[in-house]
Amino acid sequence: MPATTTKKVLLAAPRGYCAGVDRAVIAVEKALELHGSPIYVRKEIVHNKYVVETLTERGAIFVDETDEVPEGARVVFSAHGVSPAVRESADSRNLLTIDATCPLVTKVHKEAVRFAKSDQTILLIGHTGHEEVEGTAGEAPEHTIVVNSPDDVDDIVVPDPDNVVWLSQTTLSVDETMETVRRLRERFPNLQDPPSDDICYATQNRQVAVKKIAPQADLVIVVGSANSSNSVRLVEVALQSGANASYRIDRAAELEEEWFEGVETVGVTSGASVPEILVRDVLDALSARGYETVEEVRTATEDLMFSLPREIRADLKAKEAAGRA
Ligand code: 0K2
Ligand code: SF4
Repeated sequence: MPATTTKKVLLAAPRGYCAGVDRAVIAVEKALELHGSPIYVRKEIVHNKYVVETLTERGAIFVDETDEVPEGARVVFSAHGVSPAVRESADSRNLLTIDATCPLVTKVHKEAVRFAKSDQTILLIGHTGHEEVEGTAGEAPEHTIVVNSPDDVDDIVVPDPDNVVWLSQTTLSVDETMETVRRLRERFPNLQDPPSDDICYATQNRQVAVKKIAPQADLVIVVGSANSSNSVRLVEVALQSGANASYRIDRAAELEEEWFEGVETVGVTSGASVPEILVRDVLDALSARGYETVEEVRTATEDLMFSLPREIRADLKAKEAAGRA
């Protein structure tokens, strides 16, 4: 009798593109369609190698700073947002800007501006050096202290311990952030909460889904790039939630044979900046290793969509009008 196989894949849902990433990638595609190459993009439009490579092939030019963009050229600001200083620098070079900042990141910027106006100290939980944190902190640099982790809390010095509020990067681990907040509140009992969650719906939903599959998985594969905060968090959450092992990969070719020794159930998910085609490739590669049964485990349904950046909408409208003339 042939040996029965119990090899299977638990595929987390939601996974992959969120509304803000979808909008940002389409913004670059539309800009290329409308205006042709080159379209400059400040920083990676989203933190995914494949997306950046694909858009580069289509004519996008990724730069680190606006001073690398020729005077008067078109530049897209990435989904992670920019500080007012970056906007000023772009204006001073007469750049035509297209703002693909996710509206949920803009919401946090507005909170930062508001709290700074009332002279509160903002404890911004997030990762130093991450573009989103640079952008948000840049709204009120004199009022902001970046808190990287719970261990940072003891070293914080503020002008008035009774006048502090916390905000956060949108793509953090919910559990670790809550631990940081708990430690902050121990030190600052009058700490004010943000008006609503800063960690966005997509980040939260992907963590809830991976938490559901992790306890049953011998191995959890997270598709996403190394600089993608939300993707890297999914590996941590999978391990904390009971997965025996978890690895992040950019693409199927990075799967390693030794990860599969004795593995019956493989969990699969992907970060908010990851196109579904990369997940399909991983499923094909797993199928070739005998993991043919795929069971999707859905913990939420997402239907949020954002309208395209207003600059793109205006250009599309103008094109339509010209076509009718
Ligand atoms: O997770 P990260 O903030 O590093 O960013 P991406 O991987 O590009 O995901 C999209 C989030 C962009 C802004 O929140
Ligand atoms: Fe917006 Fe959240 Fe997506 Fe970031 S992860 S682009 S905040 S929806």
